[in-house]
Amino acid sequence: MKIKKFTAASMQEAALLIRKELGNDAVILNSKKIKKRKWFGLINKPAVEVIAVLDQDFPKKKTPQKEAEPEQTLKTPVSSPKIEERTYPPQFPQPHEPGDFSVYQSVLPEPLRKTEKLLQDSGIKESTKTNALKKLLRCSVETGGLTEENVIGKLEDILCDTLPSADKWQEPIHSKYIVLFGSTGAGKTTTLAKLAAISMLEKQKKIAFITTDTYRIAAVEQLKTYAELLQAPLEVCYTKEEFEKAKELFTEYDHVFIDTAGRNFKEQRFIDELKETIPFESSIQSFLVLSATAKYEDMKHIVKRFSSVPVNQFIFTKIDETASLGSVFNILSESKMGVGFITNGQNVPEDIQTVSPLDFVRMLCR
Ligand SMILES: Nc1nc2c(ncn2[C@@H]2O[C@H](COP(=O)(O)OP(=O)(O)OP(=O)(O)O)[C@@H](O)[C@H]2O)c(=O)[nH]1
Ligand SMILES: [Mg+2]
Repeated sequence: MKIKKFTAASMQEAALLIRKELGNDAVILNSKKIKKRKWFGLINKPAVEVIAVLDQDFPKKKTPQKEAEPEQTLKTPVSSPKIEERTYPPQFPQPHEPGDFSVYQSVLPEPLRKTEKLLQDSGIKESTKTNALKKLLRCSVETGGLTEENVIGKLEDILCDTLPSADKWQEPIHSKYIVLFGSTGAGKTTTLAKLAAISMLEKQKKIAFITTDTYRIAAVEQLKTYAELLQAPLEVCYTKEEFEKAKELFTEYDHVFIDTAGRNFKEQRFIDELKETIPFESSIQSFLVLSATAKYEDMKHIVKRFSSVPVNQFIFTKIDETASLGSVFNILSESKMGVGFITNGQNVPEDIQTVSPLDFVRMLCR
């Protein structure tokens, strides 16, 4: 494949240059009007800058009737002086094809360069970034160029399409038992307190707490403080039997918020321990709590471990502590689960909210 930039006084002149150098099969990838500086910058002459590509490896047309129609309108007839600016190579890499995108990266229009940087800085996976840029580049060529404003809107749509569908997000608290699990210090207890406080103060629900976190001495005290503030009962359970007894105690309650110990869930035995204490059944709404500051590979490991536990949704905490949501995006794009809540601060109960896929993508692109 040959890609070359041509500068000429007019499109007609550029077309002749392209034909001479790359031949009749060359196609124009991009063109723009520029001012050519002459005489040490004293004279600015209007000119055009054209990027043309010749790819001998592009497969030849197979069925002329089928392909002729869209291609002929898209492919620039280089031999003709009437070159249209809205053109792209007929074999432009499809978003789902691996293709050699690096070739096109060198000719990305300015708004897309910025987008590339944004995606790069966010930490989203290389394959997601490349696919999104291919789609944007295609859209840019088809529409005669995307502006900086509409490129973000388009990017948001593209990224949303790779996330679990909107109906899997924002599920309100609806079950009697709400359980949160996740890594050490992810924010489980704080988030549980936020959810409990909202249920009680805003929804006027009768609430109670159970904790199975008997691992850390301070853990019970931490939840007890919240329970006392909300004047709600708390039961500490070491075994499944004690858990069943606590459930009986709380038959009159609307919601029972269950805290669990943060463990290194990369180890299977801690998952097994969790399953031994908590009887997972349909009346339990469960959330996997992950800190948005965690590394993608580590989160991926935990999510994989939790595949044997019936988890309903994610909760991503500490959104306020990170500048890049790419790792969260990567986890979500690989998952079938949506986001129940995100938390963005230590204040109970204020710093918690629900998000739609679009809200989340907007946060990523901000
Ligand atoms: N900045 C910020 N801090 C948070 C957020 N959520 C929780 N925290 C803080 O994170 C720390 C740990 O929170 P906990 O709720 O104790 O975490 P945990 O998952 O229960 O911890 P273990 O029970 O020890 O596994 C506390 O200092 C919280 O105030 C959040 O959304 N943003
Ligand atoms: Mg805790």
